[in-house]
Amino acid sequence: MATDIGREATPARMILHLDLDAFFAAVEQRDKPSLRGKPVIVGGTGGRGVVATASYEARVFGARSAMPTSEARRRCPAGTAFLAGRFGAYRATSAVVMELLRELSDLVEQVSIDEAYVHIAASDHDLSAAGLTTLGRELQSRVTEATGGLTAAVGIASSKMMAKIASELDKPGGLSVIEPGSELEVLHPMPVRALAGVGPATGAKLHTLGVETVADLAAADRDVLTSVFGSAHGTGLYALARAQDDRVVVSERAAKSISAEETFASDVVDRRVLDAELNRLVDKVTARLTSSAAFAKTVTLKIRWHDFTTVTRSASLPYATGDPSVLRREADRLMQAVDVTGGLRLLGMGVAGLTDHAQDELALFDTVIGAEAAEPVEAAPSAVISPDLAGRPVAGRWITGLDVHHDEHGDGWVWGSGRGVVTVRFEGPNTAPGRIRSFDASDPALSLAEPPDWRESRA
Ligand code: TTP
Ligand code: MG
Repeated sequence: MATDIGREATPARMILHLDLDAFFAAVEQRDKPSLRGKPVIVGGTGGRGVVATASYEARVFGARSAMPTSEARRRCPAGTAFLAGRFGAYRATSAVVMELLRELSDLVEQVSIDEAYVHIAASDHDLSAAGLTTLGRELQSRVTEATGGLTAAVGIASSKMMAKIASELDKPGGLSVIEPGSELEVLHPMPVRALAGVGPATGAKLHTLGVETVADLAAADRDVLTSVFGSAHGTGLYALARAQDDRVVVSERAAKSISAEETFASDVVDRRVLDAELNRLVDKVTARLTSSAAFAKTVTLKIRWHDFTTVTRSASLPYATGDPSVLRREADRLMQAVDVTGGLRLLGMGVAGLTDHAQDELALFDTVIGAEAAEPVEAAPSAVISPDLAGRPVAGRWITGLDVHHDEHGDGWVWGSGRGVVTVRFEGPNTAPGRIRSFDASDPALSLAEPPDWRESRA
């Protein structure tokens, strides 16, 4: 293939897509050896929590990202671990992987905490199928080595679209190289839903047109597609079916702000309706913040009154946070100050001042995704009292999965808590599976700890 590429005036683009397998759960299994090979769910553990991810062992029972945790509890067997997230540990692991990718190329586009595109330049790499396969395999083993055992799915192809499809062909742990010229061979037998841009609604509409596979879509008339889906979406589908995707790899960290807005069909004066709408916008924005693993310092409200006057109001927090409830409270506060008597035509909410790390180690609680202890500990010791971002102290909780240190017994993690008792399993990434012990929740010898460093050599 290298010779084919060499004949072209501009060499074919080659893009690598990497996505870590069951990322949050894999980090938990690395740091908690007793959970290796077991079903693990990471996510909100409280009443209304949702699953962030499930280990492949838990997926066997049907647990999936975005499923209510209560449903995952019903599906998974006894002995399944339900853990709140430890974003600090995920971030540190992600950073190591992104660094490895930057060794391959200057052009790395990180699209989420565990996923990136890399532009593979002909001047630096052998772009033959064999050369790319070697490159992919070596990268996978470097990732596993550097992360203390995580695995990655890797796809290499001539466009972002095909590279991502390639990485998904053989998850977990797979490597697929799609040679230039063979894109349609791979793509056409796939169901249309495999295409990014074909969601449930589009899929259902295509089904009524008799379109099931990408090949069916490729055979569909362009005019039919644009009349059914509108000009932009129809043309997009037409291009996707032909594997036409010329999006470039953009190395700069993407958005520096995230926002969402809603224009109303008629002016809205009812504060309850506006509050509900604001809630929805906050959900949308904070979900995107979480999925880009970012933290925000500034909350912005955008208001357009009935007379089209448009203003933005913003408030800045002392620390960058990823905590949806803090961002919601700030947005609500800004909203309360808005005069809505004449009616609003548009409402928008956004966050800015994005950083990729929390600026205060005590913000630990803000970075735990949807963390809610199943049972609050009555007598919270001072060690788990986290200052609320507005300066108001909130009662801390021993949340399942968090890293702790005991003066006498050493490092471990919260295995469970409630009724004034906290149970800790004493183990770490480089130890054998450890023992569990229970303590009074106010035991002064017990404190929250930093995530363990998997790179520290075994004692
Ligand atoms: P994904 O790469 O989508 O999922 P994954 O790495 O857990 O599993 P896979 O092997 O299928 O790639 O997302 C990466 C991480 O982002 C995931 O581990 C947890 C987090 N996440 C959420 O918090 N909520 C979500 O709805 C999804 C999809 C992911
Ligand atoms: Mg992943």
